[in-house]
Amino acid sequence: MKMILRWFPGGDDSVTLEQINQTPGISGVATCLPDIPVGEIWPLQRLITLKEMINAAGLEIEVIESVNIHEDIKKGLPSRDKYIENYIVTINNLSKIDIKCLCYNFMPVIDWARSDLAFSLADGSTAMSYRHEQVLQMDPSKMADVMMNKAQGYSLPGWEPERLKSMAMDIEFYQSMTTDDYWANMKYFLDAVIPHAEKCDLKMAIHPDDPPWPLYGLPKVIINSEKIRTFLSLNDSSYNGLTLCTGSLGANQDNDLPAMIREFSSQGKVPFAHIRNIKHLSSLDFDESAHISEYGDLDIFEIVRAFHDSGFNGYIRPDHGRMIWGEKARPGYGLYDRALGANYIYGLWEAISKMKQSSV
Ligand SMILES: [Mn+2]
Repeated sequence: MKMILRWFPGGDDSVTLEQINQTPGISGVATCLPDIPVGEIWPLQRLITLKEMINAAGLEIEVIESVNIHEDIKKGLPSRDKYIENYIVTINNLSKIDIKCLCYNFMPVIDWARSDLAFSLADGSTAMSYRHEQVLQMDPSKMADVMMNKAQGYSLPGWEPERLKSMAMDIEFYQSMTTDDYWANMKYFLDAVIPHAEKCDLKMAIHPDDPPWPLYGLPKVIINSEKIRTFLSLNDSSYNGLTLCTGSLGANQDNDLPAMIREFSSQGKVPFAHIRNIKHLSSLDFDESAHISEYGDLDIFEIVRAFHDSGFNGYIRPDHGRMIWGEKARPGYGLYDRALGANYIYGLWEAISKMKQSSV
């Protein structure tokens, strides 16, 4: 297991590589080139420069999060082939700087959704929150405005300006698409890309839909065990895997996270894990909470134990954190709460490892 933190280059992050390197237990970062428009090739020279900078700070770069999928691929338009070719070139370039895992998502139009990025919690910290009725009542483009206004001037991954321009038309497009068509478009992408990921020894790791239920009539597919089985069966390569995000999947209280981890991680299909906790206010409303089990509805000990028991040897990062101690940062991606989360998870991992050693 390697513990990493997400980090955004190019001055688009309040957290420095030096701070990350000084955080105990962290071996590297999951990062990206946020200025490359969706669908374009990530240039090799940019990647080499990025790797040199991260290595010079004493950190590894083995995970990319994310190379986003062009909407035409998800829509199954004829122009998808050009974007898939670009994606394959990017995979080849990533392999040349020894990237081992690529996190991406296949959510139509709207990436992750929240009703508030800085909701005040009782202890004075702020967290991202989700109120289903508010989200339904929001015009999606208005949600983009609400989110941008609270983004503290940082870019919001998945809410790129070029994507927002055509949002209303894109949402309309999907109203007539069946889930089967959507699966077929996903399979088309996987069958084209996965053989190259195999050659490059780079694990593809799809992120679940967040939240894991339909919004605005859009197809949502990576939402529970049954659908994940369908996804994995589309292409049975060991390079076709998951970013198992406990906060995303855990928003649906029917999802038994430890059971899902035991099932999919023991098959070797989970190269990357996002671990965070959430607190439900109702079945469809939640706040992101501190990582420690008692602060939310997820049993993080059982989650970490399930990863450990399944022989997990991939990458874990604490997912979103709250804003605490007066920190001003990109929503979800401040240093302090994520560093606390990383060390909590790290401590659970060490305890489980040593208890197993002492019992044999
Ligand atoms: Mn996640």
